[in-house]
Amino acid sequence: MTTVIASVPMNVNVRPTVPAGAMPGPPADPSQTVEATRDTSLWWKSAVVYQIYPRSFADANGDGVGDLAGIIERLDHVRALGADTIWISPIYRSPMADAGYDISDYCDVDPVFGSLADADRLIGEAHARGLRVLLDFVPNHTSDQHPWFIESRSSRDNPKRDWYIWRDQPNDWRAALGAGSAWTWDEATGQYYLHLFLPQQPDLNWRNPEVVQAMHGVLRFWLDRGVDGFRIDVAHCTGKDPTFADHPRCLAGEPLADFNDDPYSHEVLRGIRKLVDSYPGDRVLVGEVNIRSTATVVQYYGAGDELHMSFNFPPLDAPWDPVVFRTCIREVDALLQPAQAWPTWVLSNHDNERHRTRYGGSMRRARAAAVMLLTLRGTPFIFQGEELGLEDVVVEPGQRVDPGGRDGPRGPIPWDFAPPHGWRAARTWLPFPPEAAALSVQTQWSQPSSMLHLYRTLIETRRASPALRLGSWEELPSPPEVLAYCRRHGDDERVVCINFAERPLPIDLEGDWRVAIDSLPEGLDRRFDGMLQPEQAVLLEPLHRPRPQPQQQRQPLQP
Ligand SMILES: [Ca+2]
Repeated sequence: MTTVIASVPMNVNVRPTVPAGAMPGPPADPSQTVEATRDTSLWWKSAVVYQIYPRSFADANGDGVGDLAGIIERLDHVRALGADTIWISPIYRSPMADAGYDISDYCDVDPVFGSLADADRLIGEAHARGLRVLLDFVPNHTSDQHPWFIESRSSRDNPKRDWYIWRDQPNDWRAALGAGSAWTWDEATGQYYLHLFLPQQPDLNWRNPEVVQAMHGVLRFWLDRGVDGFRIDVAHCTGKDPTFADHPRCLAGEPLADFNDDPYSHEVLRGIRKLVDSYPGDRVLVGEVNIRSTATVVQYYGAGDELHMSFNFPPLDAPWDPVVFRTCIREVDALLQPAQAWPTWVLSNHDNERHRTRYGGSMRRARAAAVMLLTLRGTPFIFQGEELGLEDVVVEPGQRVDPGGRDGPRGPIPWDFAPPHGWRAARTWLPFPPEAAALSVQTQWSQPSSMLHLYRTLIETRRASPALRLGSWEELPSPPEVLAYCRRHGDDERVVCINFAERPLPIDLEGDWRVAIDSLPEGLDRRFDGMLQPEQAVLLEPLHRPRPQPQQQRQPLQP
């Protein structure tokens, strides 16, 4: 199929062309309000992205593994939650050594997930609901079963030999996922090949122009099918030190992928950005720059010619600690704002412990964190199931699937109260997370005070408020265990207070405020009395001002 599917699902105008090298930053004129968000160049700044991990989302054919038809059946859940963009973890053909991040055909769907026709139907069904679709793009490595690698390893003079990275001698680089050396010996051709992850994931050589061309072809294949952009896996890894020098951090046991930062990765990203920008409809690139340094992450936005957005990992590691969060948030504000680099906020994903589990299993803390996630300056990413307050699944040693020990956050979503919770198989590929019945989607829709309704209300409120979507961020004076900040855009103003302490704490705010959203079921629409309950977060609106008219609000919709 070569027809270009309309990639802009909402009734929005095509954006004015942004001059080369110019990054569309926050609106310069603060009087621009909701109108600004109708400029499609800002859609991803106003977006709320929902990450779908397809193995664990929903299963249509009853084999216990989630699939694309299952996602289609449950798209109304995402719509009802209020998210407007989905990012789907890899769906491509894969031997599944690394749960789909080892790809043997980038231009086909793995049979476990369905078919290419299902992918087309999913893109169409999502667009029909006003949802944009981001796919995972895995540029750093293929599967060792990819025909390119099979050719490359067939002989030293094969035309695709140089598509991968072969050396006579290894250096000290270490692979991630506990895989030891990043080099594996190939007996047949008498050389080592490089893999920053598992030996089944050989690294592509992006310095070879044929590789660039082939991988750009992959991007075109999916852009032509109408996807709205990509989440780029380990975007900082495609370029490697061309001298292959030993690295002391590898010698100390750290995998290279944790800190690899070669300038060539930026050239790779500029090429991808140029290609994506040549398509209509403001397709977007979100990069996984898995380096624990915000200052380094900023570099991957380039001069507005690399990533539109990058993940920033410190909040994903952060425990429930006001000092850690205050530092993270201040750092993002101080480093990204001057670079006109638009932040992202992520508390959970498929590679890291779910944040409720990380916060000691506390639902109270997870509820306060939801208020923070959806009111910070930047695009929030919700990992499937965090809107239910799910914890990590408990996996017994004999049930372990992931070689990297990341099964915890990947438990199946419980849809219904009664087992098998909306799944059609006697046994799912991983067990359900704890409290599956009580935390199921069906249960939580029926409880107005549930986590699901808290997320839904937060997203709805965010959508209606220019300050929360696009406004400035300013920290307010507060006790050390309280994080308080103001968001402002034109006349629209909101204040957020988060009490990290296990005891009540006062906060002295200027002006009169009403509680618009409370992480605890304390009763809304009351005047804020300056007291924060233990581990409570509140979103406040000015008391004596007319409330901004929701202009982009959509009808709540229950599947
Ligand atoms: Ca299935």
